[in-house]
Amino acid sequence: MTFEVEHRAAGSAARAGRFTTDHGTVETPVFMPVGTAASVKGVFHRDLAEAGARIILANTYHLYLRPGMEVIEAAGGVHRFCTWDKPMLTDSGGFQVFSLAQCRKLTEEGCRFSSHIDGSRHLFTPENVIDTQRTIGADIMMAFDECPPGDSPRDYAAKSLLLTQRWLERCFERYAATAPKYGHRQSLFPIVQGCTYPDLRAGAAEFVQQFGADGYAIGGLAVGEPAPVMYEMIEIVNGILPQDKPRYLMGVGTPVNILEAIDRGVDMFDCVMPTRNGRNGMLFTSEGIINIRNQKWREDFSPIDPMGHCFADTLYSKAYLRHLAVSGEMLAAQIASLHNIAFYMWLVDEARRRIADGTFAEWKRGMVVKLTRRL
Ligand code: PRF
Repeated sequence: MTFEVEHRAAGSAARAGRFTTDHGTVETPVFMPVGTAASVKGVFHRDLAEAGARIILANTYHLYLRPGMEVIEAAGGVHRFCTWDKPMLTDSGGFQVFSLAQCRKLTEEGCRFSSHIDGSRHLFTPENVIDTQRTIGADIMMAFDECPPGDSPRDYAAKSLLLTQRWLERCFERYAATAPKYGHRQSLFPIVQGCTYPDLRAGAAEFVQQFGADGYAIGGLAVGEPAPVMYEMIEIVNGILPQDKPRYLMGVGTPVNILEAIDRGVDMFDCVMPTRNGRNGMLFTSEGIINIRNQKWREDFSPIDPMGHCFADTLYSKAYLRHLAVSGEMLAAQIASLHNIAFYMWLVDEARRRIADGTFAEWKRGMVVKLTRRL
């Protein structure tokens, strides 16, 4: 994988760049819609691509449990299985076993857990998580890490970070000892942990560089800590990570979080928020946030978002979408998910244009005010 920075914003650490995988080139900053089970819930690939999505994420934890690796391997890898022919990234399961699985037991070896689907017992280790990601076949694989709670005490955070670092060495050993299965290359990104402790974060950002990876992730944020603390951790870590590799902030976040992180030099994002909140009736627009279930839209026949960036935004009215949402119609979830993804894609694309033309800092200041407004 290659990465180049094409523009740097004046008065900001923001950058616009591009990375190239064997499934194509991705312009950054980029938002990666989450397709947990190799499906971005309720959105066709065709509409995702039209909305500007250029890379999607899938979860090792979910695909390993269901449909299982035999099916993915027999299909010829996840791209062929789900027929998305652009880049894909898989999270390692390091986060999902802690947030979803029951009865976890963490040891030096790895993490034992019970499936949230049928209670069956499993073990994830750094080695078998790399093997599983080789079988899934995403262009970017993630290291196996522990993501401790946001309010972890320092001694726990320090102990957890050392475990994540030993696991990281084992991930890279296995990565070097194995080959891709489907003829396209696979990168492995380390994940910087360290909770909210500046010295742990700085040490972790130094540590990961020994692997000469194609890109680096920042994990363990947006897990309950205040947003200003998250921004401070991003600044510390990005001040140390190499300039010439993409930086991926995992599981973040709101549109404002994304702009603040781009401002601090982050290039890649993923979050369930546009799809999950969309399913609950929350729409992000360039003028503010809408709860489409609200009574106030009952007879509002204006377009969902006149400035919107997907076909549904101008095709359907707010009143119609409200009716679908309060009636529990599937189409409501589909429209809202597509709208929100198209909005997130517009946001990062506009950030990219603004970085290139020198107006990012000023544009961002105005957007942060608008994006927190509730309409
Ligand atoms: N680790 C992994 N995946 C993640 C996270 C992490 O820390 C987060 C934290 N925001 C989201 N997804 N492996």
